[in-house]
Amino acid sequence: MKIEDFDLGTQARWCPGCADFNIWVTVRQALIELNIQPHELLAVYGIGCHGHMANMLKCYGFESLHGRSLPVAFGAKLANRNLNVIAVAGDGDCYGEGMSHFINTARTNADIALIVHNNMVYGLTTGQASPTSAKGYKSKVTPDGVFDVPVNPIALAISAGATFVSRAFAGNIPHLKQMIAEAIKHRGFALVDVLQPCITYNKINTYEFYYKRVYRLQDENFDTGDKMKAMEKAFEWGDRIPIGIFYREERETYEESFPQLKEKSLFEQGISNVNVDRLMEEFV
Ligand SMILES: Cc1ncc(C[n+]2csc(CCOP(=O)(O)OP(=O)(O)O)c2C)c(N)n1
Repeated sequence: MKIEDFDLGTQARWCPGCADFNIWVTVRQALIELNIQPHELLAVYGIGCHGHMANMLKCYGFESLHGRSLPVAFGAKLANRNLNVIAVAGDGDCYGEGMSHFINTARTNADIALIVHNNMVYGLTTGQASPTSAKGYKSKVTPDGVFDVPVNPIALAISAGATFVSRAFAGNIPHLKQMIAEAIKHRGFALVDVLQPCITYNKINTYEFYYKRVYRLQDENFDTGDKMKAMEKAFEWGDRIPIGIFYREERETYEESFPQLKEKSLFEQGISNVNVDRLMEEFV
């Protein structure tokens, strides 16, 4: 496989220098490393700059509603669990509009890898504050700065029961690739929260901001099996910002637990012997 094998040939329309380019390159590198073919992958997108990847990545694709990439990905995984399913979302998309889906899909441990382009603004609609914007962030809708504190996706994912919780930085491509590949390989719900500088609107969380602060958990021999330590690390955000795997555990996935799906995906189950007349009479 070559990187072009995942390319639909559409020209990317992000702002020059946007870190979405880095994620776009890295997702394909990770897929090649895992030896996944385009027909073995479904990518479901939310609405936003991140969702533009739908126009470029060659695989089964579905651009859902704002905040709804996870429920669509979940349904698809139940219908065909042989597919590798990734959900691609923005921070506004996933931690704002889609927050309840984020929490509730994490609980299910459905085998989905979620890649969040976390630029800490609503990018496509021109920079409004999102749930991860820093306190004090000024935008058109928050001229006096954001008053409330940002949500903490890492802590939320751990407490909701996600079995793989990680953070990466779009300015460190080898590490980002490692996190995306690990998340796709993981059996269960896997989060990669990607710190993705929005060079046009977010003048706080810039490349420089992260280059000065980011460090890798793996360089400190961090124990990824300790939930309480993971929770403690999730709250480290200041002069030092950890990236890497915070928490990982093995747990039965939703597809494996559901009696009717244990043996076969929905699409593999014949429906010719199912009589739907009574249902039709009742509901149609
Ligand atoms: C229900 C709904 N609300 C609002 C919008 C308008 N809208 C489209 S994109 C977007 C911003 C997306 O921001 P984010 O999810 O952070 O992604 P980014 O553009 O930064 O990648 C908004 C608010 C919408 N399409 N649907």
